[in-house]
Amino acid sequence: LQADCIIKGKLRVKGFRTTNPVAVGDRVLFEETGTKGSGVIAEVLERKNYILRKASNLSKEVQILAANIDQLFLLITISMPETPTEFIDRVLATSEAYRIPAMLIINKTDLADEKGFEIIENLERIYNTAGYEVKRISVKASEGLSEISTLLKNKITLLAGNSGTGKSSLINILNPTLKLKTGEISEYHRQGKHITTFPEMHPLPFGGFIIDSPGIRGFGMADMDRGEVYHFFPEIFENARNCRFHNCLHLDEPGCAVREALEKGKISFSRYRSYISIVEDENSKYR
Ligand SMILES: Nc1nc2c(ncn2[C@@H]2O[C@H](COP(=O)(O)OP(=O)(O)O)[C@@H](O)[C@H]2O)c(=O)[nH]1
Ligand SMILES: [Mg+2]
Ligand SMILES: [Zn+2]
Repeated sequence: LQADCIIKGKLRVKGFRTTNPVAVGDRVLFEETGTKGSGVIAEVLERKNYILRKASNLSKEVQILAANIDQLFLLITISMPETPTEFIDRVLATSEAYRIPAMLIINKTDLADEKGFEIIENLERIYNTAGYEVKRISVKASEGLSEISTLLKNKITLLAGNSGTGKSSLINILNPTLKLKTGEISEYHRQGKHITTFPEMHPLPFGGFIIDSPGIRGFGMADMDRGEVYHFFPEIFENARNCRFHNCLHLDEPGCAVREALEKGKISFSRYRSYISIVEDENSKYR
């Protein structure tokens, strides 16, 4: 049912101090008003999950960016621009923290030469080992898109990825009526000017919705304590059960099963490096 709704005066959502009581993906109860196609939101139904960001660096208030997300697709590219693995790992860890299943999509395979495909295969190895599916696509060459459509069908998908990886191009090819702007360096500029952007949810013609997430700062890291970061790296978590100490941070403690798995090649170095950087670095540029 479609209606342009306004929010009832006192609408509050339990347990939060949010600047926005309703977000994309929310399921709501609304009352139709006199005018056809317009209504008033009376209640926000319980959320399966949601992603948040701080309203500002200083405030304790949070904004709900999106809710009821079925899956996260992280769009990456190996060149133009190169997506750093640390960025990938931070987004994946955040997705784990929010309990949203994530998948990697490598775009712009049309640009890859022999060396490029080696890099792609290496990424596939790293992320398959960590337990993530990896797909290859080229929006430009229309490759791999039917499989992506099948995966998107009837789901709410959050599309993440740094600026320039082809998010808007992908959404346009899935739903050509949208005509989103592409090739802009706008996200970066908007961030620089501290203008708040909210994600937008777009319908897919074959069923389902896709949410275009704002830039790196918009979809930042979830807040996590140092001691729980490893919960959000599935392959590290798996191995951590055998560590000698319960409070092992997997840095250089004796009897650390994570270090042992690393040496045996069961955990990849680049994932472990990202883990360390999240544990050690409180004020990362990726937050
Ligand atoms: N070569 C190539 N370029 C692409 C592909 N997909 C997108 N692009 C280009 O990459 C640039 C950034 O795309 P855009 O959709 O704006 O990225 P966004 O910032 O993630 O929304 C644009 O110039 C697109 O035309 C692709 O598969 N191959
Ligand atoms: Mg875009
Ligand atoms: Zn350990």
